[in-house]
Amino acid sequence: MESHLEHRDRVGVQDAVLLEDYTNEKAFIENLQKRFNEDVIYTYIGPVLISVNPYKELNIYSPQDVKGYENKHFFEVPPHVFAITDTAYRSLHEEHREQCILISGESGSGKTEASKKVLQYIAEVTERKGEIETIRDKLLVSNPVLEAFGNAKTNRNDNSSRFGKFMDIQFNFEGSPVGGNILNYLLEKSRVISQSPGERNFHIFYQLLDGGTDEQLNKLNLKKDFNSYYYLSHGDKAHNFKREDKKNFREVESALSTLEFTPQEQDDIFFIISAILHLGNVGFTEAENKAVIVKPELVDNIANLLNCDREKLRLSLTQRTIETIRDVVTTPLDRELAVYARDALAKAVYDRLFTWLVKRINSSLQPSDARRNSVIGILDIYGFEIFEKNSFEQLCINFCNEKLQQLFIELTLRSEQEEYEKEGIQWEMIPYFDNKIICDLIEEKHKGLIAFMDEECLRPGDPNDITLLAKLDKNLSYHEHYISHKKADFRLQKVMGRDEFRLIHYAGVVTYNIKSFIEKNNDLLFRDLREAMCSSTNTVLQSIFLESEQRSKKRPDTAITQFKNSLNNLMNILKDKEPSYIRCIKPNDTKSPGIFDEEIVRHQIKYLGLMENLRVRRAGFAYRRTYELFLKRYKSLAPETWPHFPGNAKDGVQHLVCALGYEAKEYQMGRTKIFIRHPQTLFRTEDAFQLKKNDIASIIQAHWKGCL
Ligand code: AD9
Ligand code: MG
Repeated sequence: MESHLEHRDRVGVQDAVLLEDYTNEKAFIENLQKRFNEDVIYTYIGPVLISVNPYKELNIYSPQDVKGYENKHFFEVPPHVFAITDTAYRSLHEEHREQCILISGESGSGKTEASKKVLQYIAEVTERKGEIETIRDKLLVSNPVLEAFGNAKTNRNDNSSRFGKFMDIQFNFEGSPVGGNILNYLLEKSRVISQSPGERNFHIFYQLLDGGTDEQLNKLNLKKDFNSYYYLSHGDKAHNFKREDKKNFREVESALSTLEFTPQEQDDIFFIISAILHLGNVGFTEAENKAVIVKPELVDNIANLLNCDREKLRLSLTQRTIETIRDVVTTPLDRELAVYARDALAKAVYDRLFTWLVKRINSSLQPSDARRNSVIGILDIYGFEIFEKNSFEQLCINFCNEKLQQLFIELTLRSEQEEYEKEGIQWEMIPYFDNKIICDLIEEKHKGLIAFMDEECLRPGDPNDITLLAKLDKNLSYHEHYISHKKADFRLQKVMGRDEFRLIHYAGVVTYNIKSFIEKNNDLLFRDLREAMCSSTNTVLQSIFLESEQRSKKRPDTAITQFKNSLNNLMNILKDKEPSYIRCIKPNDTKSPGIFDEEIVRHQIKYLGLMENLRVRRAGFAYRRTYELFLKRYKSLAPETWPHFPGNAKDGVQHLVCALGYEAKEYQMGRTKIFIRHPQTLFRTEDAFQLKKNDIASIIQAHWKGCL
């Protein structure tokens, strides 16, 4: 395999740090494009891996490729997700530092595929025997299950993850995987009840209808026809079933068995999925402002499937009970509210089913030996989103990205600083944009956007989206990253609506529409519906509703506060680990191979903060290498070190830099490594090396010719 530097002249540069002008975005993109055109999809910025989605199968993930990266030094092999994984794995095993691999990028950029390659690599380089093999298989098959229930076809990605995932792989002291744990974040549950044109509901619905046997479908009272189900009939009409649905259903069933779900649990899951499909078909009319169920037998059917109280379920869809301090009052729902209640139930059941699935998978992945194991965590989470219309979900997602950027800054700068300290190199502070100010704007106690949002949601009276926006405008307009529609906004041409506010995120300006913020944040499920679900004997349903009932004697936290807490918890987990970064880029919007749209790539480079990343990396020392490796490569360039230097490597390198005429400001000598400030210095050295190599080659050639 070619070395890092030998490869540079052929397909651009392998590490953007080596670009002549590191502030030049155009050159940065051209380098990615040049490589992409040659099917070279990976490039580094120092230790950060950039991956450009090829949208075609490349022959670079075979077992031989795995071998090619096993136990190799990061810089000796071309950039690859395997190189990142190998480095993390070895660092865990040899230096006992817990690891995390953070994968980010926009929808369709290749995050989930990258996370699978990480898992593939680990599975292939670790032992295959006994208990370890079992856990390895379980880790591998947890993906198809999560994808069936948590992924869907969107216009951006045919297999889009509609939830965030942090997966821990636990290793014993020998470096074998012995367990795992998954944390899930914010499932897009609104997809259960409606989908945009061209999109689909979660895969599992289609998989069950297309892949279920006649007997299975009979038992669930289902027809093999997606048009019969209102919740499936919104979006993608032309291609509702996909070729792989049937096959994937088999895979899910077998995965559930591998993960040791009992036959009862498996049945209960599909009873719930079927009940949701039927629920969507329950329609209402209205008489005297009261909702009336059009076909009560449909509700009876659902009650049968869920084995819950039929009368309770009927009533819960048409009336609402409110407990006040003095009284319990039951009021009928009008048609609109009944539809709302029905949809809220479908969303809540699905969302909780998903969380239950993750928990259940986790219990199956628990290591048998409770000793403290070390972990590599893999984070595959939604990237920054700026759409035409941005809502509550985008706020959560973008907030998440602000937090990750914070962590990125903290950890990247920290690890740079640590390396300099370890090597005894003088540390210079690097100026960078700290996005803490935006995180604070969103999450600060009593003063941040979330605090005001919660205050409004929980206020007695009639809080609504408009009063919420007024409150945000009143309290946050002073902030330089918050823009109210009232504020004159010359910088940004696009006019704002009266129901919008803007945040200046680190990655760009996003206009949020306030519609449904209160409802989405409150995330309430009427008590009557909860009670109807609790009356079910379906073990899965029981455990997901009874458990949360017991917990929620007091009002549960709002949706955004729950999200904030789980994010802060994640940040704490990540902070203790050594991070590796994979930044994924989508080269075009049409999911096509071979097309590199410069404009689309440019946006992502901005959102991912890659130029900033490069700047930080270059502000210190662009290049660092152990004395041994540096000497090995360049020893021909000084008479003292050629052909062999008898002393220690550091002294050898000292001779080399003298012979090469490095000026003092160009480099520093650390304890184990030489640090070179600008790539030009290295290029000079590399050019001299190539010349010398040719010289030596011609001398040898001449010598041999002379001998002949
Ligand atoms: V989303 O935020 O979950 O909507 P991801 O996860 O970033 O998104 P995903 O990994 O699902 O994107 O990749 C999208 C599609 O691109 C895949 O289904 C593949 O068809 C394609 N892809 C991504 N990475 C690779 C790759 N390394 N090699 C080949 C790839 N194809
Ligand atoms: Mg994904």
